[in-house]
Amino acid sequence: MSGAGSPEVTVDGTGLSVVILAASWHTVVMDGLIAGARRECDRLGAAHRLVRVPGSFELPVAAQEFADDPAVDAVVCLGVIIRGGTPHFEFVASATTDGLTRVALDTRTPVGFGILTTDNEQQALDRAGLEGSVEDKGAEAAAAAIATARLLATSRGRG
Ligand code: DLZ
Repeated sequence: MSGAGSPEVTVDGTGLSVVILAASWHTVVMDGLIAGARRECDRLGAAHRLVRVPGSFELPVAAQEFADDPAVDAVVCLGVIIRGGTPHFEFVASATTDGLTRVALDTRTPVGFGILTTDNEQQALDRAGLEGSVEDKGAEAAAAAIATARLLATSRGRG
């Protein structure tokens, strides 16, 4: 999937509360994703806090917990899953993706999808928003979650 064509988001995030939920595997890449998500929340004016989970597999249950809280307008999920030599990658990647999709629909809370699923570490570094990266997936996930949270708030008559 190409990252070319990602939209520039200019929505006003003032008054929105965002939880940035981050897995802990692949530290350097994760640091880039987290920094990008934080920068984007600041740029759009949304309040944010960071919560860590062990691995990407734990993201859905933690996302559900925060998404259930009426004080939380959006959850931005960040993780890095790198393909190894066994089918483990497919199981963790699809459980994480399916789980987060379910959380967003069941709780009606936007869940930003900032999970990198790559063949190797270099592909992840290229997308981590670090110096030399070509993409900034943490920022993209935060922008999408905030834009959707604003849309839902407006649709629900809360600005
Ligand atoms: C076990 C595992 C493996 C092999 N690889 C990754 C990975 O690349 N990225 C990631 O976020 N987590 C990985 N995990 C850990 C699982 O997500 C999970 O934390 C454990 O299976 C414990 O439930």
